[in-house]
Amino acid sequence: MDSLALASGGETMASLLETPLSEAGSFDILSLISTASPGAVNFFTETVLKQLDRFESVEARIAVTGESVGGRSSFIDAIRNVPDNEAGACPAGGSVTEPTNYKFPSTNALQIWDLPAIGSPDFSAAEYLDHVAFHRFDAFLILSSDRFTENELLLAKAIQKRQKNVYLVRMESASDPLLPGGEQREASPNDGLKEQLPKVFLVTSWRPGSLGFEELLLDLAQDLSELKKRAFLFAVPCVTSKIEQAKKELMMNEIWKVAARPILVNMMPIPVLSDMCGMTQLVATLTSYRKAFGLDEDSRGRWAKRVGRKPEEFSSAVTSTFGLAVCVSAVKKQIAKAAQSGRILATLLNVVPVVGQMGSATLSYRHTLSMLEAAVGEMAQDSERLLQKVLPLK
Ligand SMILES: Nc1nc2c(ncn2[C@@H]2O[C@H](COP(=O)(O)OP(=O)(O)OP(=O)(O)O)[C@@H](O)[C@H]2O)c(=O)[nH]1
Ligand SMILES: [Mg+2]
Repeated sequence: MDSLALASGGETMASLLETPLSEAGSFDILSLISTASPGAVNFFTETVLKQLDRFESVEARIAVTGESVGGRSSFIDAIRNVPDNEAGACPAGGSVTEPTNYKFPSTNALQIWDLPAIGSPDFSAAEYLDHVAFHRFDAFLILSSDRFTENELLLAKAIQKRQKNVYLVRMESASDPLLPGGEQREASPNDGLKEQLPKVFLVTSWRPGSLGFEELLLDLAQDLSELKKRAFLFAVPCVTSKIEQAKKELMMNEIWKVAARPILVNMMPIPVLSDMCGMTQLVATLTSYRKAFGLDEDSRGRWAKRVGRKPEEFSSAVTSTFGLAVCVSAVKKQIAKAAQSGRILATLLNVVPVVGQMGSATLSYRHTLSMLEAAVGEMAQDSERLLQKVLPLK
């Protein structure tokens, strides 16, 4: 960070780079660039561009384990919002003998793995963890439909000892498929082994909108590193308003980087030849946000199947421009609209336009940022309406 501390603008840039994604907010990037030294600007530019590239290339891996018939397959489908019997669904019955990766429909940045069931009388947690190559996983969920067995608790401790995150998940026995709400009951692990054990979550795959499911998703996300937390939260379905708000917050805090991208790419000492043009990048970002909010046809279709409804029944929930479709012409139109309305973020009112026009005039930083802010806000509203239709509160 030394090269950044050369000018006052450089110091602000350094602190910007160290700010977690979840707290970054929006910044007057153009005036910062105008006041920092060339060295600081170069370092800043490279760092932000690298981070943007890593949004898609990061791989977070969550492992699901436990005794056989503990509810792993059902949970793996619930957390991915994949209906039973759909291509890619985790087959019920017949535990896997090797760790098996199940992809999320909307992203490659998060993977969920079904691990072989544990529980033979001569179970060794150390051998089991070696066998599944535990190093590659960021978090472990131990699922149980009943009291946690001694082997499950031994495994939890062995995972903790290896400095990995582990969560005990007790599957709730209530049987109404996909009813909303869901009361959370006290769920305590077996007496005697209680000390130093991870928290227990009471969850049912049939009610992903319940408090226990939400709490598990939020805790899991919170314990991951910044980029993996983003990958996780973007990939999981919007099962509650809190989850949807967490996604919205991440997006609102990163859109300044997305908007600044074309400017930063142009400022690189060696031009990035293979870089997507600004408009293509914006379309890709908005498409990924639309999917993260579950507004695309695939996500809506999967919800419909999971709750036994027709996709058309959810159509009226989605009304925003980008909730309905993302395309170049809509992006251009919305940027032009933002430019006309002069709607800009409060933090950018005193922007200093030191950087000349980079490519199309409509891609100006302020207007792009304003467009993105409106787009995220409107898609979040779509997502909230969709949620109320898919998993209505009692
Ligand atoms: N009550 C309740 N039952 C569940 C839940 N999830 C799954 N089950 C039931 O538990 C049984 C096993 O579910 P699976 O999801 O196949 O469990 P599994 O751990 O993958 O099982 P194996 O792969 O055979 O070891 C099935 O009868 C499910 O219907 C849940 O959240 N609540
Ligand atoms: Mg299974």
